[in-house]
Amino acid sequence: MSDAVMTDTAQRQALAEELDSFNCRVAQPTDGPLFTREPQSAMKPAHWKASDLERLLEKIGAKLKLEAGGQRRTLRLANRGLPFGTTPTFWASIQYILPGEIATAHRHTASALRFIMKGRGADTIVDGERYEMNEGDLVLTPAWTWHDHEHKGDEPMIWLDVLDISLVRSMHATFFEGSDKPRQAVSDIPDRSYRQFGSGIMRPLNDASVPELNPLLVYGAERAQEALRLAAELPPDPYDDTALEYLNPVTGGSALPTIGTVLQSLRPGMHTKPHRHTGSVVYYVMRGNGATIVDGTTFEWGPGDFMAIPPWAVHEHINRSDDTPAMLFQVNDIPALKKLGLYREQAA
Ligand code: GTQ
Ligand code: FE2
Repeated sequence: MSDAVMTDTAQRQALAEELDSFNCRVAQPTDGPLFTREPQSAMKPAHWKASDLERLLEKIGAKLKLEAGGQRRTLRLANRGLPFGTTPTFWASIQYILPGEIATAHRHTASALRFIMKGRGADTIVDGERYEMNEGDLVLTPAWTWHDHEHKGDEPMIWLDVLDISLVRSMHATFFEGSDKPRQAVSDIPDRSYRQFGSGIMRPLNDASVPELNPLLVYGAERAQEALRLAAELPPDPYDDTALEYLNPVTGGSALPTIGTVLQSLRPGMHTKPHRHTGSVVYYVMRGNGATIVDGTTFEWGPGDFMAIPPWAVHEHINRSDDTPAMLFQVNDIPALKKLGLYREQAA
């Protein structure tokens, strides 16, 4: 066949082998499109019920040794549409620690947070500072900070872990280092970062530097929930009702550079307007009963449930109670999208 009569398809196929030997290629008819008009996420909307999670956590507590799974015993919230992780950028897991157990010291380039779900008596040490972890507290382990946990209480304890592992993996920037000591040495002043920056409205006078990492490592439940109660007296946002983001007190930006953390309340009877945005979201229901509709699927939720919303999925929230506010903790990857100029939102 002469060059002139070969179809473009045949030309492309004929060139493929030669180009390949020089590490080059041209688009082939069998390739998918390079771009889609708008995001088409493989992630599926998902719902985990508290009663199922409780049963499964008890089971892994009874059957799995802490030491065998990388010094952490966790139940990972998986997504059927993704090869790994809860969303395209982060992993949400529930960590289950028994009395007397130590989750030994290590550090990694993935940023992490813990949000305490249930129990008391465990503490964590982050770069030498020790914190008692109590229900509703948010504790950060920013990228490359040393951290270890020890449970000194007498009932099993659970908390939510979120790490931006998929994002860090996609950039081939994973580092990990274990420690030869199970626990870190503790600095003599407990809660130092909380004493300095924890009010959220003031900061130390003689420390005007802007550190690369958030200097505040713990956000106590009481102050966060008081801020939410005050904000809930204001008129509602049409899509989120009342939602407050945990801040880096020095920069005014998100608490972690890549992960957004939000405390949200839905007033009695609230039914928000539907919208969509880039970025993925995981919700943990702290109290209340309601529903979240994601791309036409309705998830009826109660205390202890988790929901996941894929990028660009239309969603709306309902509080089913006519006298009690609902409270949710939200994790998202919106700070990462905003930093890359990729954040968009749209009313549905
Ligand atoms: O507690 O340090 O769920 O390193 C996954 C990886 C928790 C932790 C996880 C971790 C941790
Ligand atoms: Fe870790």
